Parts: sequence; structure tokens; C-alpha cells
Amino acid sequence: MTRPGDLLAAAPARKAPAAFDVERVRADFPILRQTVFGKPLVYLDNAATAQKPRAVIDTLTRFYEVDNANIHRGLHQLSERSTAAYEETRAKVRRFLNAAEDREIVFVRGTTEAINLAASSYARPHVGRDDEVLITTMEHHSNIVPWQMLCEEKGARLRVAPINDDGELLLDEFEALLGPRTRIVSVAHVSNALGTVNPIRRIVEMAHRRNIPVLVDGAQAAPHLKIDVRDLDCDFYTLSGHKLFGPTGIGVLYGKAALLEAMPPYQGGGDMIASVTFEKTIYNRLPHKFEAGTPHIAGVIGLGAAIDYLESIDPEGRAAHEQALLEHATRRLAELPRLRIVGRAKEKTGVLSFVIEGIHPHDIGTILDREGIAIRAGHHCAQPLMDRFGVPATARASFALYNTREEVGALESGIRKVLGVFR
Ligand code: C6P
Repeated sequence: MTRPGDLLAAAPARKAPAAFDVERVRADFPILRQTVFGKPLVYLDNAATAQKPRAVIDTLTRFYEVDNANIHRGLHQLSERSTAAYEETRAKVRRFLNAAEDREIVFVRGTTEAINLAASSYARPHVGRDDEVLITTMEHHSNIVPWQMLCEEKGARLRVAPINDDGELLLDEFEALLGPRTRIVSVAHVSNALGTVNPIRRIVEMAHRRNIPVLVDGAQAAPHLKIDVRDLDCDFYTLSGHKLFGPTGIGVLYGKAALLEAMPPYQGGGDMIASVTFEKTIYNRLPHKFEAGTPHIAGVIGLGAAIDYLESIDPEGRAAHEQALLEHATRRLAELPRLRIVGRAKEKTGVLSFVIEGIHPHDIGTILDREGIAIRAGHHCAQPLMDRFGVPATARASFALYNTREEVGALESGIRKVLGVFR
């Protein structure tokens, strides 16, 4: 298991965060105060999307009530205010990821778009016939399909590093797959279906020794781990705002400035240009070169509020709470008859995937829903990973900082009910 000290960024020294108190945290999330089918809501689908604290909701409302205007265009007060808030968020994200410069932070719709951008603008010019792109068995479809599309277009090969039965990457085999034709490595920091934390620093070292760049899909890591892109030394890093307690439709692609500088734009349109004639367009400087059109301004500002919120919480207390909850839930569920946990890596964050002999995960999800418990059941957009474990689907409980031991108790009772229905 990951040690609490390894988890979560210490907030940049501003106000010292108060000691972690899960009940106080829960009070910040209005959606949690409801009943579903007459039972208190137990929200354990945080890997799909996390709930939003009042601070984020209020920031979005305030933006539309007070500051709404397009950015980088108007001369008027409102436009100046919204531009300032938008660009201040870029600086916040830069600090959150410990990137070197604001221009290394590109706002996109989410991790999916971030990976597509990198595949299209970075990899397309670098990948040719018989070249290789290396990923792992545990990737989300967002980190498979864009590379498959590119490989198909270029006559290149997608190579896949295997994992063991606990859901851990086999590092020796990964290294053996790094060859003279490998043009890029793209790997999840944390698996959405297993919770496995990959040893990114070692992966990057192995790849960089051979001058191969590494993209890290951080969609499931950013809500739980300390992210330091300079320490990891990765070339690209992605995250999705909605999994980080921010709005949907906003995400980040971090890229090292030298790489981003050399890349062609992803889309053409307004804001990404310095000048246009019918003969020639000069592109804008970074990061605007990659932000064509009116962006999701409110989404960016909401993401900034989410980062502020997270940084107001004691990082060590939060990490210890999340890790203790995962360990407690793992122990409780492991004792249940016929239940098998899928994904038992030593380094994990808050994901608990499981199957129950003779019961389809969708039936588990449906019965739990009647108990007010929200989980996800299915292939989790990781079909090749399901194939690796020989299951069509799993049930997945995924935890966030606001979940409690009582909720783990409700999950356990709910699963006992499922076992009773399907004797
Ligand atoms: N996983 C889940 O329930 P978007 O949809 O672009 O915000 O994120 C895509 C994505 C990429 N990589 C990983 C590791 C992910 O977990 C996800 C999203 C959700 O597991 C929805 S399928």
C-alpha cells in the first residue's frame, strides 16, 4: 500500500490547512445530504466523477452572475475580470502540478482530449511505418484508442506491457519492450479499474535512457496523489477536472515547453493565431496555440476553485484517511463469501473492483442502488484489462476524501443482501 506520507501535494504555503475531519469535509458537499430510495446516499462512484464542494458551485454561479464575458478579446471590465480569473487558474494548475511555467498548461476538455491532442500533434509527426507506441494492459480506452488510430494510419505497432495477477505492471517486461522503434510511452499513473499506482518515475527513467518521451494519464491520480511533473520528469501529464471535484468538460494537458513549442496546433480557429491572411497564418504563442475557440471559461475558473478547495484540506490527514478507508474496505469485502477482489497491487489508491461468483456485476449494482449505494458496474472503459482477468465486467466501489467507515459498512451490508438474493 502507498504510505500516507507519499500521498498528496502539500498546498503551496498560504494558510495552514485545518486538521482533516471527514464530517466537516462532508458538510462542504451539498449533494451528499440526500436520500435515495429512502436510504442515505452512499456515493462510491468517485472514479467516474467526483462530487462538487459548495465552493466550486458558488464560484460557477458567481462567474455567471457577475463576471461572465469572453476572454483575451474585450477591452471592457468584465472581459478583463474573466481573463484574469482564467489565467490565474493556469498559474494555480501550474503550482498544483509543480510545472516549471504557466505556458506548459493547456486547457482541454478532459483527459480524453489531452491524450488525443498529444497523439495528434506530438506523435503523428514522430511515428512512421514499423515504429512502435508502448502502453500497458491496464489502460483506459482513452489511452488505447487514440494510439491505435495513429498506428493504423501510420502502419505502426501498438505494443502492450503485461501485468501480473495482482494488477501490477511487470517492469522487466515493460523495459524489454522499449526498443529502437519505440516513439512514445503512454501509461496510466493510476488504473481506473484496479486502483494500481504505477511507478512512474522508474518508467520515465527507463524510457528516457533510450530518449523515448512518456505521457502519463493522470485522470485517477490527481484526486489522490501528490503530483510533481518535474520530479516525475514525464513529458506530458493529463487530468480531468470533474474527477478532481471540479466541473465536467474541463481538463489539462501538461507538456514540457520545448515539446509543446515544436508541436503543430491541434485545432485551428480564434485565439490560437497571432495573425491571419488568406495566404498564411502565424500561430499564437504557447499555450494559446493549443486553445482554439472560446474555451470553457467557467469550467477553468471552477477547476481553480476545486484546486483551492483541495489545498485548503490537510494533505497528510486526507491521505491517511483515504488509505485507511481503502484498507478497511478491502479487509471487510475480502471476508465475504464468493467475492473476489480484482486488483491487489501493493501500491493502490481508492478503487475496489470485485466480482461475485454466479452474480453479474450489473445485478450487484442494481441491488446496491436500491440501498442508496452508487457504484459502477461494467468494463470501466478498460475491456482489454477485463479480458486479462477473464471477466466481462466487475463491480467497482471508488472512494473520495468524503467517504466514511460507516459507508463501507453500508456497502458490506448491501453486498450481503445481494448474496442473500442470489443464493
Ligand atoms: N474514467 C471511470 O469511470 P475523461 O472522460 O476524458 O474525463 O477521462 C477519461 C479517462 C482516462 N483515463 C483514465 C484512467 C480514466 O479513469 C478516465 C475516465 C471514468 O473510470 C469514466 S469511463
